[in-house]
This record gives sequence, C-alpha cells and structure tokens, in this order.
Amino acid sequence: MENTLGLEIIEVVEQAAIASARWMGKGDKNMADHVAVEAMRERMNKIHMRGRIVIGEGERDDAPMLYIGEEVGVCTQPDAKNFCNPDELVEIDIAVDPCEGTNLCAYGQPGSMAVLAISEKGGLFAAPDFYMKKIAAPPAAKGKVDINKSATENLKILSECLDRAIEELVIVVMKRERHNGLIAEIREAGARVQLISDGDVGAAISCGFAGTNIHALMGIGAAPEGVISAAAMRAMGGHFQGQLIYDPEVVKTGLIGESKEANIDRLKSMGITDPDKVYDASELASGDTVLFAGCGITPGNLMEGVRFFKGGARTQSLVISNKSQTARFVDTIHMTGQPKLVQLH
Ligand code: VTB
Repeated sequence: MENTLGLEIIEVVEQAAIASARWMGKGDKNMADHVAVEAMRERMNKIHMRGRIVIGEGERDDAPMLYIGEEVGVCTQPDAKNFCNPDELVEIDIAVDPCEGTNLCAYGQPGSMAVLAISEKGGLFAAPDFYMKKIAAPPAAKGKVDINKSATENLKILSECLDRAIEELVIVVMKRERHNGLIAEIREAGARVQLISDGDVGAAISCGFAGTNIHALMGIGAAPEGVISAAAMRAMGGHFQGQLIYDPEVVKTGLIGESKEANIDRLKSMGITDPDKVYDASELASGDTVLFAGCGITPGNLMEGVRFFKGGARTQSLVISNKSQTARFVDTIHMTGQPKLVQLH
C-alpha cells in the first residue's frame, strides 16, 4: 500500500494547495476551499486504489464532493474491472481537509495547508463533526503528559521531558473565548502562549519536530481535524490525545447541534456509547499503516507556501509514514506552463 501511495498522495495535497493558493488573500474562503476540494478529488481519482472518504467535507447532501462515504480512486470507477483486480487491492480509508485554515488562506495569513491522512479500511476514527479537546506534545513527552491533568501539571511534565525551564516552553492555543481560563493558567505557570486564529493541525504537527519552538498544543478545536493531527502524530511517535466535546456551552463559539442531549444521542447512534472517552493517537489512527500528507498553501512553521513563477509553481510538502518511520519534506517545482529555465531562488 505504502510505496506507490506515498508518492501519489504528495501530488494530491500539492494540487489542492496550488488551486487554493490562487485564491490566497482574496477574502473568499469558500472559493479557497472549493477549488482545493475539486483539485484534491480530481487527482485522487487518478490513483490506482479503492478509497473511501471517512472524514471529508460533510454529509453527502451538503457536500457535492469529498463527502463522507464517497468512493475515490481509479478502482472505484464504473469501468474499474477492466484494469483493477478488486481482490488484490487493499481498501483504503481517507480523511481529508483540502484547505485547513480557510480563513488563513483567504486573508493571506500564515499556516494554511492542504492535508490528508490514509490508512487501510477501518484504520481512522470516523469522527463526528463536533469539537475535540486536544493535547499534542513532542515524542519525548509521549504518554507522560495527559489530557486529564491540569495545564499546570502538564507544563511541569513537559519541562522535565524536554529538559528545559517552563519559562522556555511555547504552547499554542487557539484564540477563542472558551480558552480564556486555559490561557491564563498557562501564563500563570510561567510558560509562553502562542495564540493562533485558526489552523490547529499545523500547530499539533509542529510539536513533533524539534526546532519549531512549539512545545505543545492545548485546547478545543474541531474533531475531524483532530483525527488528521492524530494520524500524523501516531506516524511520527508524538503525543496526541483527544476527547470529543459535544456540549455547545463548552464550545461557546461555533454551532454543534441543538443541545448536549441531542448530541449524546447522535453519538450513540454512531456507536459511541461513552461520549467522554479520551482517545489517544493510536485509537484515532489505529491502522497498521498510517500515512499523513500535507502541503503548505500559505507559509507555515513546517512548510513554505505555494510560490508561483512564470510557467509554474513551487510547493513544499510533508509526508509522514509510520511504516518507514520517516517524515519526508518534498520540495517540488511544477512546470505547468511553457518549458522554462527553472529558477531556484
Ligand atoms: C477549528 C480548528 C481548525 O477551525 O476547527 C477551527 O480545529 C474552528 O473553530 O484548525 P471555531 O468554530 O471555534 O472557530 C480551524 O482553525 C480551521 O479549520
């Protein structure tokens, strides 16, 4: 599964990022998202695979493309039997966010990315469109920090695991009213807070890499994005835990269903009987093979954004694989126009 797919999914996120980057700074987040979805789907449908979207743009009725349950890949097309042997092909589950941080892209801010995660069938948690309390931390703190502990306790643990003073730690938190208490507690404990307006996937993954100067992500973001972050952290051995948030009162901003009770019922209907369960990365991305791919749309902590030049574009992507235990940065020049001398700088 991994060898061929690992290369092809780079192109999937690259194409989505290039399409979206054309709408960077135009103030139209729906277009930035729409073109990324289209590009991602088109490229995905050229891959020799039997894929199924488990986390996508929403339910079929609301999302014309990359909806949950949509089948993608050459071997799901009506004429597939002419060139695919269904018995030989592993069925693949895919979680996508073609333009993670649509506001960031629309307003020309850093940190938007095209991202996806892949595993064999059943290998990714099909998270409902709710929120998720998250904690992400570097591999050295894996299994040591705990979402059930206070931020103050976790900062002490991080400080020990990373062998640096609490004052040197940088914790990313999304700037939301629901996080006012958390932000105050982190500052009180002595650590520094990096507030972001959007894009907690990039923040979570940044914790996995030394040198990003990001030591943890804490707080509540979207659940589907949590699964994609978990896939990356599982593949690279970082720490990630998530707990579904189904109470609109806790979220404060953002719409999540009619009421807490209705949401609990919805979770039950999806087979989630313990709504307060804490999931770790290996439960959210439980597959034997887990691959993450991301491509910068605007520049971020880990990747450059898309840069256009006469005759093409240059992208930077990241593919993380649990099987080969690699995090591979891929720098690509796309020669989409007339053949030209490629400018490296
Ligand atoms: C979260 C976060 C995402 O949007 O979903 C956020 O996980 C939305 O949160 O990375 P609110 O509803 O509180 O605004 C992102 O930042 C971007 O998709």
